[in-house]
Amino acid sequence: MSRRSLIATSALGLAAPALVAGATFADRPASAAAGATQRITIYAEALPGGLFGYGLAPGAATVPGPILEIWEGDTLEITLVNTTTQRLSIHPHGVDYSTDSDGSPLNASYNNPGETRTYVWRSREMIAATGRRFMPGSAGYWHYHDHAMGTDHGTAGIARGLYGALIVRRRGDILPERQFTVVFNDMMINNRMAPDTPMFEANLGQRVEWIAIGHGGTFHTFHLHAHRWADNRTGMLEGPADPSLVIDNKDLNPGSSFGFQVLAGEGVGPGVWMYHCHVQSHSDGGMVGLFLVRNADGSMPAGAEEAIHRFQGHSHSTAAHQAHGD
Ligand SMILES: [Cu+2]
Repeated sequence: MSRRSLIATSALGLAAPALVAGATFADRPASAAAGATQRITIYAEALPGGLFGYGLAPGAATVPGPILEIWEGDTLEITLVNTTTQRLSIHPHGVDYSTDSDGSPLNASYNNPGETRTYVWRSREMIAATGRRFMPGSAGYWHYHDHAMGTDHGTAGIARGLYGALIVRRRGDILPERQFTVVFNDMMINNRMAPDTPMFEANLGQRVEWIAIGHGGTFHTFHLHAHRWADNRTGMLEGPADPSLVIDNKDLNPGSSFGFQVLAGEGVGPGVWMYHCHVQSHSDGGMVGLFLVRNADGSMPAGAEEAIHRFQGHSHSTAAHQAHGD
């Protein structure tokens, strides 16, 4: 495990691992040949407030779990340690796996309370097909989640925090300086409500990567103020003729995920910008958080402290505190 992944975890286990490169990624150069296997151990743990989380070390579980990253073509072997009294699993989207790594009770692929089990996720590169076409590889902004707690679909595990981002990179992809995982889960963001939602931070001009994931029982739309991205695999255009639609708002429905990179504050400057669900009743209900773009030297821009104070005085504060039992 890398040092950078260790600093992502908080003592309380409730903070999103926002300012860290992917947990499995930092030690693996892109120049290495495809087909390598990375082995990690993930601990599923009970957290305060009735939550559960995944973490890369004992006592380090977070909601969302750590960002897992591999290069396209590589394999990730996960030893999942279930420290809880609940049946649970880990189930990925976007990669290849055998039935015994499915993470579903259907395939008897889960951890009983206290049990340790290994899951293997494989990825592959794009391959040529006939007719000048290509079969897709695994590269993308994906996610993982429990599929066994509460119901055979992991409904209780997902509701209580067992989810995280999975990124499969294509060789040549540009790596970000900051990463933010945003999970719209029922009426919460990362199982929090405003003003307790994550405040993500970057300095002006830094390359930041957003990974957006939907869960729960209702549809959402993800909106980021003052920034836009291409609606394709990376969020970036491949050239002036790239036909990708450029957007600043995108559907984020249960089970779906997407990601993109932007340069923080590019063209608009530093400041406090909102990200939120654009279903009005959801944003009014607390599905909103802050993206603090600091000055390039890391200092606070004019007006930022005042904006943060305004947000913290948000009318949802009472409801949010009740939801967290504090
Ligand atoms: Cu919503």
